[in-house]
Amino acid sequence: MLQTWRWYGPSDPVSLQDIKQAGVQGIVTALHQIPNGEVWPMEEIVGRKKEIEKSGLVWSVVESLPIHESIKTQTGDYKLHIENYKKSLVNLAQNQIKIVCYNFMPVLDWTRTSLDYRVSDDSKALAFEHDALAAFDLFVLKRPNAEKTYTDAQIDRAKTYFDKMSETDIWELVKTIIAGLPGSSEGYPVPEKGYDLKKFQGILDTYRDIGETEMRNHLVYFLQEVVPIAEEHGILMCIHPDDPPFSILGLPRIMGTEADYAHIFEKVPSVHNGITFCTGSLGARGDNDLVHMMGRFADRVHFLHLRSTQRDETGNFFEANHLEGNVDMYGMVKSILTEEKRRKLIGRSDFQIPMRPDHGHQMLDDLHKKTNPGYSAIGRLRGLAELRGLEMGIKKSIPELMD
Ligand code: DNO
Repeated sequence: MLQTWRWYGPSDPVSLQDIKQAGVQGIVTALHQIPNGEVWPMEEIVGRKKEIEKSGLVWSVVESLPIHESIKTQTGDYKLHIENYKKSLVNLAQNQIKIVCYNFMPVLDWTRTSLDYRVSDDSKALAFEHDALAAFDLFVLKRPNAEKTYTDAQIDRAKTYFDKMSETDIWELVKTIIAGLPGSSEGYPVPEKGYDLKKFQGILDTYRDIGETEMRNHLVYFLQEVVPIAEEHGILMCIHPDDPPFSILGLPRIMGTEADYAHIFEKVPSVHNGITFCTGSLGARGDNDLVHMMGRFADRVHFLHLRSTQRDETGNFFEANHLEGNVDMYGMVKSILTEEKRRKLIGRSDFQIPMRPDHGHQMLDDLHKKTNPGYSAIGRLRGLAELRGLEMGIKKSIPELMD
């Protein structure tokens, strides 16, 4: 695997110099300063690339080239935004940056209900609790008809949860949930105070007439437009799963299961239409068999997010240490290495799949620093070190997987 690390750009508290010491070869980043929907200008791409290379690293993957909401809802200027997307892809390819991660989540990117869940070793993790989300939806946002999305028992539990919340708890929860709003660059920066929930409801309303079928059709339309450009320029597009991989706030979310992926690959079969295989996101569903999915879609896995989640019996989860939790990381890495070997033997140049240790606990010094949620230095370093060791152990013990 090609070891990479996510860097949020010059304002990231974890610097390129820090990252170099983690021993990775590649950087995963995006031009977060460019508003969603605009073309990524050549000079900005070149500038960012040079900055990375000055530190002895390489810009390996774009995460993310974001998809404008109008493309997801197929309204307004969506055709213009698709054309802009194509132009950005071409500009990236001309700079040899050819792996592009994106997602098709409506309104919110990743969503959690806690950014400081206390793990048993006293480190902190990101977590998702159904009752907290329902409490926000029903009693804070008061989304019209929200009660139709829940069972009576869920509503009762959410009410009990809400009744125990202080004003501060409520604001913390709002802040945590809306952290993934577009315009805040995949969740950052989180607004420090006061957010107009009417505005948020207004954004949710743009999906009033869009169900799962429409959403799938809009994604397929986008892919039919963009994948030919990717083919022409040697770009590997890779869609990140919905995180969490199920519907929230009544929104149509369509990328959480094996069947969801199979659908878009059947419609747009090119291998340039690929996956960002995020074991943490997909692993939050008990009915996803990750190792099987990796085997089935292996030839189009262009990028890997490796992390684990620990679910309880009701589907709540927290982000576990990378080799713990519900994800069979041994099985995953073995399957990845098998695919890399297969690619090598048939002469594919992309045989080394970029991976990054996804998220990490806040631990040790991280606990006293402000980093982007999930992107602390030491927590991720722990994850990377464990994954690196796992890879070496598997390779050394299974000679046919050796380089
Ligand atoms: C969260 C990330 C996501 C991811 C995007 C990809 O930590 O994994 O925000 O970058 O969904 O488009």
